[in-house]
Amino acid sequence: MDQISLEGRLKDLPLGGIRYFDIISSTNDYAAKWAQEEAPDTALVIADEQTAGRGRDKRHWFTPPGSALALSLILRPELPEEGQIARITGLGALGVSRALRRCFDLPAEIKWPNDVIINERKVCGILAEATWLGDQLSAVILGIGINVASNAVPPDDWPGHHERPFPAGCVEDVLGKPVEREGLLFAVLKETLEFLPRLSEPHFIQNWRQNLAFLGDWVQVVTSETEILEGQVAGLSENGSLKLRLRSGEQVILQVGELHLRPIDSSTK
Ligand code: BT5
Repeated sequence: MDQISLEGRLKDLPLGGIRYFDIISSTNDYAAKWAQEEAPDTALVIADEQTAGRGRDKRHWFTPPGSALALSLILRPELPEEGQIARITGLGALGVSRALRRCFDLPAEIKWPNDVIINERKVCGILAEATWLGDQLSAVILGIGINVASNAVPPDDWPGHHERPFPAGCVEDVLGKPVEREGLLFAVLKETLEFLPRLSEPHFIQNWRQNLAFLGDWVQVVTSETEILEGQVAGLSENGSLKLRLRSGEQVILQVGELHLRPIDSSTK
């Protein structure tokens, strides 16, 4: 992967620009700075290796060289501010899961809000972040990390690990054959950019819902250090919040934020 090969490979996609790095701290951090310098809408930052890749809430994201996709898209969608991060998180997760289904027929699913899993292994994480100019939202940075080859899977003794409801996995291990990263990148960007102008349409939420993991299953959602909700995944609201049906029958709506969702043992249903 390099600047020239990417420009050739991605030339038919409506990207606002491409900046490739062999090594970078975090593509999201670079994209946020570029956004402040008036990067065009749909500009792409991509790196072979990240030294300080980030997850949610200051967690770390492992990106060693030659084995992953680590990218950030700078987006300036015309959407109401409320619900924008949720929709763009869903956009990234939908783009990745559809690309994995289309290219390789893999059973990729979205673990709401920000993971893509295959056979209950996390192969991708999404980090959507807002950048501000004064009190005006100037752009949303859509960060996507995909484990392509097995080197991208963080080892058990990697110090960056946080609590993991699912083990990490990679696309090549489930597929059982090598994957060409630029080809997968093209497919992910194509799927993502196709849905971008349609973020306010019911069609987008319907597609997102169709790709949801655990739909109808019993799950636990950790909403804070002291609160764990148990319920059945009932679907998505019109702005991408998760609908959870509690044991009492009451339905609650959970916003994208610092939430962790995990399936619960069938014996406790
Ligand atoms: C995420 O956070 O899953 C969002 C990850 C977003 C990464 C992309 S890469 C391009 C862009 N630039 C960045 O700096 N970030 C974005 P979260 O749900 O908080 O999960 C983080 C947790 O996942 C960590 O605490 C680890 O336990 C685990 N983890 C770290 N690296 C992993 C990997 N490569 N594969 C699977 N799990 C990983």
